[in-house]
Amino acid sequence: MSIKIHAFPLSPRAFKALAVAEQVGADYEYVFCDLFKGAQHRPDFVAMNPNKKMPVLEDGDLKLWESNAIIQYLAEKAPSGGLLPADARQRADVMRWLFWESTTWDPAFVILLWENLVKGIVRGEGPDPSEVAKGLEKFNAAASILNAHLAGRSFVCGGRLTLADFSLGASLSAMEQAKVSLDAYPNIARWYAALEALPAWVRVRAMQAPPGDN
Ligand SMILES: N[C@@H](CCC(=O)N[C@@H](CS)C(=O)NCC(=O)O)C(=O)O
Repeated sequence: MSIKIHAFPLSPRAFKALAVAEQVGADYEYVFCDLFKGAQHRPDFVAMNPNKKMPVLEDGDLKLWESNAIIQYLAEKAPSGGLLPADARQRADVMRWLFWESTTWDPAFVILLWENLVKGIVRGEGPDPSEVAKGLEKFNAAASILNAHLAGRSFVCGGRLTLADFSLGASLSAMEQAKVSLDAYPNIARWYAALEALPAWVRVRAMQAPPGDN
């Protein structure tokens, strides 16, 4: 086994990488990166990712960070998984949604996750209502686009499961903690329910319990 994935599975970005690894049946070692204990600041970790953030994938001398780059690599290594089409148009469609996830969907969602969960844990502070309002405005703008796109579609790209579904769906693995509701977005809710039923998704949910908690 040469691939290692350093991850803190409560994070949606980690969830994304682990869920794709599970979905494609990657032969990988999961390395728990305990953000709450500062594992991201250890010199050996910083040598892999100077951003001091996880997830990080190691494959020999390749130290890969950015969750969307990681899932692309995992999908390339397992083409039979079908998560990244070979056809140029179909692949461009998947890549479009991965970029949209990085630039639009994830930044909106993390405002709400930070304000409603993480800030309390790391700083002991409650949510700032103006930041929550900003997060909701951005989330609702993005969710309206995704909800409209998913009308009549089972998956984000071309009627089949791809990296786009994993990338976009991963944020929603923390929607309760972020206090995000899908009530106004029935197409997203239907699509996300299908993702949650995937065996890979269920396995990563189980990994969210801290090591030793059984
Ligand atoms: N764009 C990056 C974001 C990675 C990221 O922000 N990771 C956060 C957790 S979700 C982290 O490791 N934070 C540690 C810290 O800020 O100390 C990706 O998608 O991989």
